[in-house]
Amino acid sequence: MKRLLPTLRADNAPEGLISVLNTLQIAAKEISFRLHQGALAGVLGSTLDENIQGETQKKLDVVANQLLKTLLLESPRVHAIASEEEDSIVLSPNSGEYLVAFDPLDGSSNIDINGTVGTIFSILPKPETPSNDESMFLQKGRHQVAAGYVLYGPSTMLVMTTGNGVRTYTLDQTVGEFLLTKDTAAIPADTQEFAINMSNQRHWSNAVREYVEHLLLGEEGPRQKNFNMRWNAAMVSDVHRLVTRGGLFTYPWDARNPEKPFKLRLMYEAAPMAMIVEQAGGAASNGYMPILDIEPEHIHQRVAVIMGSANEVQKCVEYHEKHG
Ligand code: AFP
Repeated sequence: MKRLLPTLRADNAPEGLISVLNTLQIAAKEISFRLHQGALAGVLGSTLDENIQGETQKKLDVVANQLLKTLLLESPRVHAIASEEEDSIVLSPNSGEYLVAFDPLDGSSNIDINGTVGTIFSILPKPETPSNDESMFLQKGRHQVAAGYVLYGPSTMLVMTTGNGVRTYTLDQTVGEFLLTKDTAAIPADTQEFAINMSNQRHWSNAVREYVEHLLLGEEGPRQKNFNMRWNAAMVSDVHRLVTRGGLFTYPWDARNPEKPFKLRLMYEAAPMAMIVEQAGGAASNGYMPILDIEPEHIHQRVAVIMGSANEVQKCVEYHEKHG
């Protein structure tokens, strides 16, 4: 079994990028250890605080964020970080060549029920003349030099890309190393499995309502095949399923809160996952354009997300085009 760093060198990843990815894997091992200790580590439950998103912070949200922030800001290769749990960007005392945006613990509402959670990360190049404010992060997803996620499930897995396909590593707890367990992820173009939070159905656009209605009609409906549904309420887990066996994951626009019509964040959820999915042969859209082509407007911007099996994503986009 190959370890992480030699495989990155084999991909000719720049030494600086390998160093940042090594820092991320160190943080991931520590988060994995704390998570798998669960109640024994006294890290379950919520704090009394809310983050910039207006969400109650779980104790492990704070622990994971602090771990990643501390280790990344110590790296000579990092210029600044952005986090779901930080109001604004944090500049490093070092002037590294990379910017790192991350969701330290995605799906954290699953923690107290021993469900699967994850860390999502996006690595961008520092601009030639860095503004040293959030604007230097506002780069299209296509500018990412690396992206990936860590899935803290029955096994801890690191799934990442540096632009040469998607590799999967599994944490060997006996030696404390991520070992390569899948060289190339390939998402099937078609699928019979979709993931959406059905409880929002009455708030969706007509396009999404009709698209899902036709999925549910199965072989008696216009799709002429039956579909299965899953919803893990953790993007990392739902996306890992489609990276592994195909599928469509969507968190679309909805009318529940006109101030916040989208749920998922562009910079540290949608864009890194879109890079992974496209590198594995899938597609990722907001319903009207590829997520990787969206021009970010602010660091905590939210977008609609449709990603997974390329033909199924295209089908869903056609419903959006039909309804305008
Ligand atoms: P939490 O991190 O607050 O649990 O949110 C997870 C998430 O951002 C994403 O990972 C899930 O796909 C989505 O929210 C689940 O949202 P619902 O709770 O509305 O289903």
